[in-house]
Amino acid sequence: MTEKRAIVVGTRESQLARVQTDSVVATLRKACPEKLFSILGMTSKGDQVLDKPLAKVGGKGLFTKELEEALADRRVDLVVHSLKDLPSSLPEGMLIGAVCKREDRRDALVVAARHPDKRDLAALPQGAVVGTSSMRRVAQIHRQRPDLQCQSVRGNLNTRLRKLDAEDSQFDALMLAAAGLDRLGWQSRVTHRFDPEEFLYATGQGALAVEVRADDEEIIELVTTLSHRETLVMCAAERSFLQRLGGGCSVPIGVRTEITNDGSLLFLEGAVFNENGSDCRQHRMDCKLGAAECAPGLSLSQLTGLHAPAAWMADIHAAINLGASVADALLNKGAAALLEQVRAATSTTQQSYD
Ligand code: DPM
Repeated sequence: MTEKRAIVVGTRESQLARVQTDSVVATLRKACPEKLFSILGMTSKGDQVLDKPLAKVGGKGLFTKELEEALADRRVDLVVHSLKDLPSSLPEGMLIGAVCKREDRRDALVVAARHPDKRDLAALPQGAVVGTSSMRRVAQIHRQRPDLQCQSVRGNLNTRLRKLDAEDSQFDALMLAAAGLDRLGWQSRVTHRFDPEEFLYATGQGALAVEVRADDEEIIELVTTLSHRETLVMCAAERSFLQRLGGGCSVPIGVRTEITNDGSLLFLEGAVFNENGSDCRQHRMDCKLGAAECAPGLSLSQLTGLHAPAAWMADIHAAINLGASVADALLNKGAAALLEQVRAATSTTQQSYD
């Protein structure tokens, strides 16, 4: 018998990252019982620097860089990430080998237990404090409730909930991704899930991605079976939209995609906000799916690092064009100036978030 080579799966150490990785590895083990898998935990800069808001720690791939270095050095063979944490341009030599079926993509509110009768933003008391480090969430919270205060909260989900629950807590509520809370089995803490029409989510939110070396055909073949067609098409549109706008994981940009029930149309709504949400550029468009013709080859950068089975390429191509068109429409409406204003403000007056 030939000796089995173990496939090493890298993960961040947080409880959420472990749960996400375990679920993907369980699926892989079931699909390939003859293969050995082992999991290697690692810490990222985003996990270590907890006293600053995300925008200030800065840099692309805050949660992904260390893991990508391990991939490049062949210490690990694949890495499970939240897709929304992966920049829309990946480092050279890396590929998103699979995007798993999207879970709940909505943003969620967790109101502190000391406000038992309050469940959503509208119900929070005047001037209440909402914990979030996301500029996208801050802007949209202020559009609905300009009187609310948003304060930065960092750390993993467990730490954040502990801060909310503390007797002397500064927070009345937290805004978090529903998917993260669901994966940890904390559904009961969610007091409201925002309809994406009332609160745009982050590109890729709620979907898990598997990052691999672009030249590792064996691993690509292995993980490609994990990909979910509709999720990949929607996320291709969202990532292409973000990429055309200049990307970044700490920008006030939100999206919403839908595919019609018959699978014939893809819809994308995208928005760019200023810091306090008083200004916003928004645009929505749709495109046809299901073209019989396979589109010409796309470069990896046009694909925002996504790998897709050949049979899905026509739809992926349409999705990428849609994302770019919505972004161009926003740029025509002056979105670049808005983003520039936000970038200038975060580099100088960030203290207000500390
Ligand atoms: C990114 C953002 C946040 C994470 C920015 C945004 C939220 C930061 C914060 C790009 N990554 O959403 O506008 O509120 O302090 C993150 C979470 C998940 C993946 C947690 C969350 C779980 C959900 C998923 C952090 N990354 O958003 O509450 O897998 O999509």
